[in-house]
Amino acid sequence: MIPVKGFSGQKVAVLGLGRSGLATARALRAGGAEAICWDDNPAARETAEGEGFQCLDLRRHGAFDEIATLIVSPGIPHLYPQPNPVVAAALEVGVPVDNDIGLFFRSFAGPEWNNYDTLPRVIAVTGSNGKSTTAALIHHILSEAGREAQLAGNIGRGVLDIDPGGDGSVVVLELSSYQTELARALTPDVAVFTNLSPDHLDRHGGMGGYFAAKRRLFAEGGPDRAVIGIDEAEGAYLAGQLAEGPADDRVIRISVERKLTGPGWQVFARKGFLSEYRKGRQTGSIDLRGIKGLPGAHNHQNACAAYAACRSLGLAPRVIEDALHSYPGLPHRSQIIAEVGGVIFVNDSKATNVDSAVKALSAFKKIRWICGGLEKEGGIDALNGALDQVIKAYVIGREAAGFAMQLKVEAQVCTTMAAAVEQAIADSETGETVLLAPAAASFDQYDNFEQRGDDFAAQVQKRLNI
Ligand code: UMA
Ligand code: ADP
Repeated sequence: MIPVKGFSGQKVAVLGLGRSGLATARALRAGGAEAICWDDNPAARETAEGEGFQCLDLRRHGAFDEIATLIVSPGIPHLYPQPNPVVAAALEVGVPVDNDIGLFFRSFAGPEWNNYDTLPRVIAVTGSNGKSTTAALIHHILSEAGREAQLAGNIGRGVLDIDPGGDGSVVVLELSSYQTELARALTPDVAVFTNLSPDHLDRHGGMGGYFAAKRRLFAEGGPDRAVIGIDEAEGAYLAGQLAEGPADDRVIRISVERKLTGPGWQVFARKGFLSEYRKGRQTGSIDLRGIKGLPGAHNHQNACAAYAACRSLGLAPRVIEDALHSYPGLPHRSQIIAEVGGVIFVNDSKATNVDSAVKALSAFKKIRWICGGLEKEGGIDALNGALDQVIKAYVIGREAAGFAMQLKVEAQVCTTMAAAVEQAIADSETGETVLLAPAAASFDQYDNFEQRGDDFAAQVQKRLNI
């Protein structure tokens, strides 16, 4: 745990008592502050009270009278579509609003660092897609290279939950737009921006607000190095804004769409080969094609970003290459879960938006595609440009019929995962891929995307008797 600094003897309000909120309350207590907690869910309050935390309704009049600051969990709206009433009340009386990420960056450095040979570093990864994969990959490479490394943030572990950094250690943080938008301190040593496509627009008042939230990671603290995917206009703009000129190698540009030339530092992948160029000379090259844990151009983008982040810490290209080969992949992201009778079964339940599903569809051949669920803002029309390899769609979700009607490919309304898997298996032939890449959220039928992916895997196992 990272004890929170700067609030000893003061009261700090904590709104939301899930993974980030509870870790925050514990870290505040360890730093000598008194956490005053609230969660709209009584069960969450009970858990916090069980740990000895005081829960008080922060919506009541005068709740902020003695409060130094309010710490808000990422899932709780602080501005759009409308601020949670507790956040609004804090702002009304001028109490600062922050989150666990802001507290982390203020509290991570400790007096013991004076005796270290190499100061701990923080690498923070943001972007619309590929954050978890890139962050987990960086963590894997560092661990394989013998560096002490910890992984936290949006990937599932509250940032204040990690251990204090040892000599030469690295913390890898995955940060969502919810987290970067609210943090009052954002000072990573290396910041990574994978890509940008529409997601979470309701929470950011549209695309401009969404990009602005991610851009704070680069604009607020000013990382020593910025690794930036420039295949979208926003990434190209961000890289241009941060660099003093084309030779400024504090910015490492990433692409999977074109060869990058120029006097600066760049890493790109084309036709499955990663290349690194610095000061106009090639300084590294890796064949990514046979790497099982990283299929498809989207994963090659993640490999480029992770490679660049690790190179900026001084790791050698060969060390990184070896670690890419041993990367096991994350569950629910282009994960091969079975191969039976020449048919591959791939779980990409994390493809919760159109862009990630498009990427999954371009990573495999001869696809029997299980898709559908709760449609996100922006519609699904963009899927129709990515159906070359799709033989047939098997549509799930409460609105399956409406979803199916929009697809320009043969589409069967299956509604349930069980029916979709059964029909896809019945239709499939050797050399084909049964791919779950929903292009939609899961909440109409499941608690989360993990549960949806697990259901897919369970149905496949049941039908194939494996
Ligand atoms: N709550 C309220 N009032 C509300 C809404 C929620 O009291 O109006 C309470 C809930 O009852 C619950 C708590 O807030 O007890 C949940 O807070 P939370 O939703 O912020 O969830 P945490 O468990 O703290 O998890 C958060 C991130 N969740 C979200 O951003 C929604 C986790 O990312 C993250 O792993 C974790 O902190 C540790 O840092 C998850 C996520 O879905 C994986 N992220 C989104 C995504 O990847 O698309 C951004
Ligand atoms: P995030 O943490 O940003 O949601 P993940 O690594 O969990 O990213 O991947 C989420 C989804 O996006 C998965 O469906 C995955 O296959 C797909 N994906 C992974 N990397 C990329 C990328 N670089 N570009 C587009 N889609 C990607």
